Amino acid sequence: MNRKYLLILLGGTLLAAMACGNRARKPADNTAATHTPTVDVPLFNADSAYRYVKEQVDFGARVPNTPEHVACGNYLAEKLAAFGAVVTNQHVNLPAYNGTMLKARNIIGSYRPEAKKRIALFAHWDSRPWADADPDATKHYTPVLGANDGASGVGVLLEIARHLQTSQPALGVDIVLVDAEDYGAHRAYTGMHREEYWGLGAQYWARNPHVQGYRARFGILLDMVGGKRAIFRYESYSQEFASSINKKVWQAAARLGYADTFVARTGGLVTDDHLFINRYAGIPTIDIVPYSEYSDFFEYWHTVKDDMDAIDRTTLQAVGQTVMQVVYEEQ
Ligand code: AHN
Ligand code: ZN
Repeated sequence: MNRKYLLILLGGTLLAAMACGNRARKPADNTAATHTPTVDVPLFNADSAYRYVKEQVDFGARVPNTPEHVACGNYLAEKLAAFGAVVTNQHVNLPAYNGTMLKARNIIGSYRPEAKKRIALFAHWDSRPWADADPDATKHYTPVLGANDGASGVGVLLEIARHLQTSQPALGVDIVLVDAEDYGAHRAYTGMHREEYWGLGAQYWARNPHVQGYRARFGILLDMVGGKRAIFRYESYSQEFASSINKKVWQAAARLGYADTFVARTGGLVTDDHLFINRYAGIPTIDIVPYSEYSDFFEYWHTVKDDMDAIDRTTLQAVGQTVMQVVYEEQ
């Protein structure tokens, strides 16, 4: 082989590598033997997602009827618009369990709204008014910063939105940021604890979607997806309503090397936004929500320690890349 040929070969390899760009490619050796064509999936940037989590937390607790909540809502709508989404705001007054009228705002960012085949991605953007699970009882009426419980799911979806602007998947995508998820009854409440006290914004959206007759092939809810050493199992309502979507997501995670984070075993039942989306909107929707044998969801759940120190980029990366793989592979 002469010198010139080697150079061309090398040059060709370099060019090919450059053409691939900053992208994660589906492994060529497809041992799962699915019929999914090879598809380029953009690389999820956990530093970027982390920044979007921090920018929300920097507003303070995002409790409905507070200026911090209003300011963060504006930030989220601006962010989605800046990432090229068609933004719909649902401003609605929703009564809480204790009679408080919540000025709620669901924020929806739509990509290719004209496309009939769609995927819906959900996260709640409010934070809990009271740290009623804090080990220190004097903190039980302090608002939760909600870095993990709220901001993490939204941060991951904003990073996905940034990619949706430049790389178009085959299906249209709606990013639905629901409000007033975490205004469920305080622990000390002596009345009936009803599941409908949670997920108020999701209940409203499921009964009044941002587009009349809205349909999506499936939905994925992200809740508390930024905790250290988080483990995700098949949540049981998700299994009841959308087991094939659980399988799709956990298989994608395994192919990406995240089988230790996405453990393909059944977890518990979680009363979360997806329950109402399944029940009222009939969109098969799963919940990616942490499973723990030692605590509810994660160590600092509904405590004053749910701050940026509770956030781990490794978990954001595993969840974000997995959801992107599923979104970009869907045909
Ligand atoms: C219950 O505590 C019944 N469900 C958890 C819903 C939730 C709260 N998700 C985040 N914060
Ligand atoms: Zn919560």
